[in-house]
Amino acid sequence: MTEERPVYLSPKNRTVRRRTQQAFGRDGTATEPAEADSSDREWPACWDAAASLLEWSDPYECIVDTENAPFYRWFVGGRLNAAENCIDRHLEERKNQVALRWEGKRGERRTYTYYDLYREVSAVAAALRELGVEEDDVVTIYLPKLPELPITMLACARIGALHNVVFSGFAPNALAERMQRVDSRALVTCDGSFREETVIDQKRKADTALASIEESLPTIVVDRLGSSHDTHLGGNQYDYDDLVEAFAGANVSPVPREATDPLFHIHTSGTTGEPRRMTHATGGYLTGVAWTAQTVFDLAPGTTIWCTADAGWITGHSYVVYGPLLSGATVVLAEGGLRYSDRHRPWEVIERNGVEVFYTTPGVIRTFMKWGESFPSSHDLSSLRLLGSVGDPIGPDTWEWYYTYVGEERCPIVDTWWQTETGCVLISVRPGIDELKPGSVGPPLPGIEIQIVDEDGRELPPGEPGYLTIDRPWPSMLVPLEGDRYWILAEYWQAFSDPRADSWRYFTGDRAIVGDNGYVTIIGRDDDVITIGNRRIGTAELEAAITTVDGVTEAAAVAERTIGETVLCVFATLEQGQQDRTAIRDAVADAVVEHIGEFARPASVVFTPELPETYSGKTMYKLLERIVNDRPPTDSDTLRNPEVVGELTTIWNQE
Ligand code: 6R9
Repeated sequence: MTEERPVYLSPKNRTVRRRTQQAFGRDGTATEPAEADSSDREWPACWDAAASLLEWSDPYECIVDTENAPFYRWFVGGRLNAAENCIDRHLEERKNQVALRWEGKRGERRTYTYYDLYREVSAVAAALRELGVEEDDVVTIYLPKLPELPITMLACARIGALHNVVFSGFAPNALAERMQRVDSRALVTCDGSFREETVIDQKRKADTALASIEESLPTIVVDRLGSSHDTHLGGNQYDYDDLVEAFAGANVSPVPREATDPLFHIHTSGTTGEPRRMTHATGGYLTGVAWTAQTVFDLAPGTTIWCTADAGWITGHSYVVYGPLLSGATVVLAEGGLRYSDRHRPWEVIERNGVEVFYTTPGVIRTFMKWGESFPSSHDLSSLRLLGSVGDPIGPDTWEWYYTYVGEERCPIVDTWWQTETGCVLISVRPGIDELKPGSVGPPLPGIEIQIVDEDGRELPPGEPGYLTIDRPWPSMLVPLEGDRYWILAEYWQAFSDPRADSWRYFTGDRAIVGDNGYVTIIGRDDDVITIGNRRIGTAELEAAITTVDGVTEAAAVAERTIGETVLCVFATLEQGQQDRTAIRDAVADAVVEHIGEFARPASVVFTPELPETYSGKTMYKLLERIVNDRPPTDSDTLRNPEVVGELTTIWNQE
């Protein structure tokens, strides 16, 4: 099948490789004019070409079936296995190449070649089968950043089971809820994990969750801390290493899955309200991820990538596990949160592993900024050639700092826009092809068509802010399972589609502006928009203004609704040693007035040691809003730093 289908990626990737290694100008643009991308092809043929990056056991008959729009079905009739595509297909050419380098919180190191992965994934796959896991069953994985995390994900994929990774920092209730929602048949967890320097009893959290679920589910326990096997294992609980030893050398043929069969479940991040169960389909998801791994991240066999996301987030699925391994790259995985680590550690990890592509969030970069450039500057970062950002708007100042001190003014930055629902990056510059523009995520990727529309769905001209919508389906879009159709229609399609005309438009929930050049600037979530004096202002826009004030590191703007009007309330964090709060408070108000307008002058400016944020690094506006509107804070499951809630409430009430 691969021979029959035109491969349009290879020539372009050669171009990308050459161009990312060349110098980029001070303003972040290519020093030579961007080359036209000769590979762009008509929709949906472009996706046909992208799918040829995968190895298919059976060819598909149709690229996209639009019969039941908006529930599109991609690559119908095709069959493939995700684990085979990530591992087996590399064995012939790069069996001894490093696939995964892991660095533990306590200085441990482990290295896995593609062949090592093959052996361990096969053993775990055999063990899961032995424990009763069958094709289409769901296995919940509740592990921190350990090698066993991608390994068990791939073991599930190998036998056609779905993984459901739940972020290891979640509390037992959140885990139990996320297991029940997907009818999980097994659990993989570990004895302990770390939170800052504290050891967390992960096993106890898992046991508490299991106890609240009626059934006794088979549970595999990874030994992270060296706890004695006998003491911590209950009935139907198994030590991971014992299983791997017992099933060593097992030969488990990868189960061919229909392209439209689900590959995994994941729950969305909590900023938008209730966490939702999402599902991605095997063929479409892998196509989107493989293609963007090459096009956006310039991954090729042997490229070393460090994506700092946790696998409990979609970014970890797509660009720690599937994208890099589909590309034959080398993945770096570092245990523990970066923001709590030794300030040299991030740079040491890059230096020691020769990281070429580094992908993180604006929140992490802002922490690095706060620590100061002396840390990156005292390390050899010359292996880096491409930087990425995701999850939140990266303001021009943060972009500039990242470009200057981490990228050393030579690495392009890809600011990638996408969502759990979209599966892979949809809007981003392509390094070496498109010009870089700080503050803008770039043009939609080839094959993606977007439109900015007003409330009534009318297309807006360039320069006017509106709702970000996507016009055409793309392969890695979320798919509905039983019972999901109604809420998926309501949440993503209803707002701007015209079902009678069979015209479907996906609503992202974000607001954005498109420039004359087709570059997209994300304003923020629609629910991150504050209406003051009948004017809508993006919180991102406000925060960009506020962080221009010397001494302010991070800010969050929320609406305080008093009788008859809405006023602006600002939460800000300060650089260490900043004492003159009154002066800074005035400067913040002045900055908002200067950048946005007098009508937006904040009613209050509150200083806090930290902003409440989700595990994926997004500010929890909803929670701040509840605090300023005197409503009790709710559900803090998705909070990375729950301790800040009490503190904030106290500070707010003292104001
Ligand atoms: C991958 C991921 C999705 C929401 C999305 C948007 C925001 C993501 C962004 C960005 C500005 C970027 N977002 N990337 N905002 N610039 N480069 O983050 O998925 O957790 O589902 O969040 O994140 O608001 O709608 P998810």
